Amino acid sequence: IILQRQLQVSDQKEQGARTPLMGQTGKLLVVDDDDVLRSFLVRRFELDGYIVHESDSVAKAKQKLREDTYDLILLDLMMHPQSGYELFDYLKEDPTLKWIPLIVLSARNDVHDKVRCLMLGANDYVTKPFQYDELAARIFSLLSRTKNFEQLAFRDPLTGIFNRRYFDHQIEQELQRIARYPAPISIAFIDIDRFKHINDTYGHAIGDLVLQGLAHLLQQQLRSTDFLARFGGEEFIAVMPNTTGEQAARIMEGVLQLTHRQPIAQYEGQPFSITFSCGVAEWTKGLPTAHWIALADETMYRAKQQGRDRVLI
Ligand code: GH3
Ligand code: MG
Ligand code: MG
Ligand code: MG
Repeated sequence: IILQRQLQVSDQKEQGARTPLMGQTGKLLVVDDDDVLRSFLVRRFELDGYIVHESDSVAKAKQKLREDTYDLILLDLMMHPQSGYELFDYLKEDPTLKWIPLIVLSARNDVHDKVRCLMLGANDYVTKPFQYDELAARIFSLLSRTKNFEQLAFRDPLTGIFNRRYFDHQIEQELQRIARYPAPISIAFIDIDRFKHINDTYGHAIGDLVLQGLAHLLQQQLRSTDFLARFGGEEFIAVMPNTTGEQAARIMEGVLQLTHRQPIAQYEGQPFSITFSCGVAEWTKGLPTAHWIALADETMYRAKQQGRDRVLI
């Protein structure tokens, strides 16, 4: 009923502002040689807030997939000269394409086709004619599930911040962006001081609360364009685009001052605080990512040697 109402709302909004269907958005690729159906789908999906691209053949779909990234593919089976099946092979061979959610849309209501498509990697199979509402709900459900998996794959379960895998992926994206639009970028390597002692004194569970507390504090102090990842056990890394080394060090110094003023957790009702050591490194042209991280790590280690509880650059 809610979905129905949403669709009615989006129909009324034809001339006005567009609201995404229940908050879900994404970029869809509709591959179908039926011009009337394709145009209808493109129009309806756009009204629901999706970005929609279309192709009327497998060859054109391949071209689109090379040029752009999509959140979901809708694929017709009966097309000429190549059938939809030929796109499956193409997707399967490319690691950047093989995990894109895919729904087959076909007039073939035959169990063999359904089984074959699902075994080839389709996530769903919808027969024509179909109710738009049902297709929209299936897309919504699939995209939500995919988003959840992405969250699981890229988040650290203890602290909820990004994990190393996300960091490795995202840092390359940031450097690619800088290649196009030059700007300073810095990282801060953060390591809790004497964390082993905290675990030994208060127990591992309190140690976990400390990690959560520091992750939360760092996240609060960073900007929305920065990102924070748990790099290892009690090590965090903050990536700060459009930020020089000096600026990044000042921000981290501010966080360190906060750890002095506010307790991070409690043990038997007694609040206690922690400190950390931090090494900041600004990226310079041509510096490989691994060297950049090593530089920040070495600087952090220097901070440890100089007595901990400090930010160095
Ligand atoms: P330093 O000031 O030189 O960094 O000393 P440290 O004790 O912080 O460093 P060390 O690397 O010797 O110890 C890190 C400890 O962090 C050891 C490990 O048991 C603990 N640790 C790693 N991951 C977790 C975790 O998820 N939860 C908890 N509670 N402890 C963790
Ligand atoms: Mg067709
Ligand atoms: Mg450490
Ligand atoms: Mg430590």
